[in-house]
Amino acid sequence: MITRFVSLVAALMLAATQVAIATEMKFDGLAHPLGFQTPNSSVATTIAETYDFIFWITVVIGLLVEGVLLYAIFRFRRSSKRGVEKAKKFSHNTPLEIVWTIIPVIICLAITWKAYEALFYLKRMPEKGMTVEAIAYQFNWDFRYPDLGITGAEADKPHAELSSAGVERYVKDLVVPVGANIKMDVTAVDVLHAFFVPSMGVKVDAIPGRVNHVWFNAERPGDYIGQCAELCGGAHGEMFFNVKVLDKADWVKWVNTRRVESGLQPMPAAEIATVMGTTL
Ligand SMILES: [Cu+2]
Repeated sequence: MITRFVSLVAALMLAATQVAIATEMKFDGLAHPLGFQTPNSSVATTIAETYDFIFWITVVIGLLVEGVLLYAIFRFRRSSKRGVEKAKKFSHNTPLEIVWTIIPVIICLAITWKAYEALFYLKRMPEKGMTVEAIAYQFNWDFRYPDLGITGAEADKPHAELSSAGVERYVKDLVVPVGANIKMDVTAVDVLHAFFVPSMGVKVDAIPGRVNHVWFNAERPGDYIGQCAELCGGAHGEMFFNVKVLDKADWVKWVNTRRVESGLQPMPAAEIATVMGTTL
């Protein structure tokens, strides 16, 4: 009796969790309330789509298994009307065993296909695009734009999203244009760090003596939070940066301000477009 009661409660709790997760997705109003920030690059969209694909498969499996479990609990419970029934004993059912082997194999193959398709898309660096170097150190970042001749460090800037009343937080900007492939060369100068921008779907280790690569292509202008994602010391939790995505006119202005600051000639917009591998 107690065992049955416990399994009933467990089954109900599982079912409730699944319904809660499913309805949260529907009513939250956010694109990805289950932990993803709203994707702002094709890389992040690919990751979110892969997640959703696997998530809904697990929801269907969960509901089916819970359904059969609940049916069995109610249908075969001990009842005063039916009295005590003797349990039927049987084993082996070839058609059933074939079906419950083939269906999971198909599901596993589908998940593998989808996951590897996404992985190859994320890992293959695009030919066209602008290279940006990210250099991590305890406890900040430097961003350099070698294709544009901008290699000097930029000053930290106050950032509203990370500031609270009375405490203004200063972070570095990684400035990129909307719609261009940004190829990141990520490294570190002291200890292990990690370059992580959730809304762009990029995360890669920053390792001293080694250059790692990720790429993204920002779809909308704005400010997007980035942070170090590898415990790197006392102020690791403070190691934020801001990805500032500019529209194309503001981008040309920014490039030339930085070039003039670095003692270089301004670059014509067409030449900047060639570097970015897009049209302006
Ligand atoms: Cu760090």
